[in-house]
Amino acid sequence: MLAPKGLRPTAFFQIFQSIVRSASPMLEAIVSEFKSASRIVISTHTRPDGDAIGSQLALGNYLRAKGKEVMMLDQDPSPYNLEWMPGTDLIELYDGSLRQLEFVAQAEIVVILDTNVQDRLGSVGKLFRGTSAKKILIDHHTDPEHWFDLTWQRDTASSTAELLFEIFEAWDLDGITYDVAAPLYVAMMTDTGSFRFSNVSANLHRMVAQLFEKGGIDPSILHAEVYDKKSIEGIKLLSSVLSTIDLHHEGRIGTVVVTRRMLSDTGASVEETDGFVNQVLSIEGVLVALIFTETERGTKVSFRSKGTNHVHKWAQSFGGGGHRNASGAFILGSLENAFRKALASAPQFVDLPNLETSGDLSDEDAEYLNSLMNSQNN
Ligand SMILES: [Mn+2]
Repeated sequence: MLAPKGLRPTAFFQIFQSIVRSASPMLEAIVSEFKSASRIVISTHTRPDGDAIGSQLALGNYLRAKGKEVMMLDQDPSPYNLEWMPGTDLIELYDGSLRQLEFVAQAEIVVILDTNVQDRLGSVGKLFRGTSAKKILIDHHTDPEHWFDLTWQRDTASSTAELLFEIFEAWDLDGITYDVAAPLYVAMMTDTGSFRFSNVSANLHRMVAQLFEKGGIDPSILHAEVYDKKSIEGIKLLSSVLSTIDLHHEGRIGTVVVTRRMLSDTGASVEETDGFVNQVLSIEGVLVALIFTETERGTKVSFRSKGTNHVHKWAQSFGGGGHRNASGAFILGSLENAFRKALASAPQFVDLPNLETSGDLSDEDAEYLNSLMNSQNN
């Protein structure tokens, strides 16, 4: 398809996309299911982030205002910096009680947000998959599972919140009150690194404009609520983690390490490492940043990248997945093992200079890792 003169192809594509969306039978089908339902369950993934909780609350508050009976049911609690959002106190943690089971059994719709696989729902996944309710998926990850009845998903969307906005747009924009706009804004803000990642579009900013106009949000207040609530323990952890920073493959790949020892020494929780990896990515010349988090069973690896240096296939090679520029995987065994394996496979997934393609760690990296592990064992 050729873009008209003077219009950037991406801009043209976005306008084309929005025309397609406004006429989408799938959007209409989802809205009509919501309209006719009276009991709706909304859930999201384990260890929920801003997009997960923000989208859940926005949809929950929107549907409640439309007179629906809503149960928001998750395996894990919200992070502490999101607890102020309107409706957070109504999110229930799954406990298998009769009341919860009965509600799910009688619900006409179960909505799954910000993940597309049963596993990431934790203990509630099996329950939802087994109900007779219509399963609606709203999500922006790659490779969805196939047990959903209706899906509104696009892996190029900046956030689940962006997709949710499209549903509200197809239904009733006047339903976007402050209680819907604030969590929706937080969801968009947190999944786009405060509106700076490559997934940000003119279209997203048009949606944000509507959140200002309809919901009366104040972005400086919302930003401070989410980001200016760090603990001193978390900042001390950041300091320890940044001291492990190292560059590999001629500065194209940057790494940091979070050991269990650092967590116990500083008293910080592992959730407080969220965003650390962006510090590594902010180094000039670094294309991909990796953060290795040691756990009892193995090592969690988070992959973050700039631009077209996609990392989801790299994460998939270790059984993980996610987005093109932000993915994760879990590697069994020691931190050292995970570090070695991930770096050794880098040349298969990232455009690197012709060096170090043997698959082994360079002498320098091996030495670095040794000194790191020794200092941890002291
Ligand atoms: Mn998301």
